[in-house]
Amino acid sequence: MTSGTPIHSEEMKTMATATITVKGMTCSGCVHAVTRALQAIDGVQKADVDLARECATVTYDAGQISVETLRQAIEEAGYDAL
Ligand code: 9UX
Repeated sequence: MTSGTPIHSEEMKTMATATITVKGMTCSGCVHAVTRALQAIDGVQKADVDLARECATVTYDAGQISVETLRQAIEEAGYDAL
């Protein structure tokens, strides 16, 4: 263990979390498809997709991408992002 290692504070500076309503998911395969589509985006740190609640909770770098980027990816995967 090294003491005095600098913490990479830049990693957190523009992180944001968005919850997007996702319509059209009917099974766990759909959940997986949406999750994969979101996680494939550069700037997405974490994506949790909930089938029953019809939503995707995404933690992303707001300095890199926007909610619109996330919505587009969901739409491109074949689902409706509200
Ligand atoms: Mo299964 Mo979800 O084909 O589209 S992945 S219903």
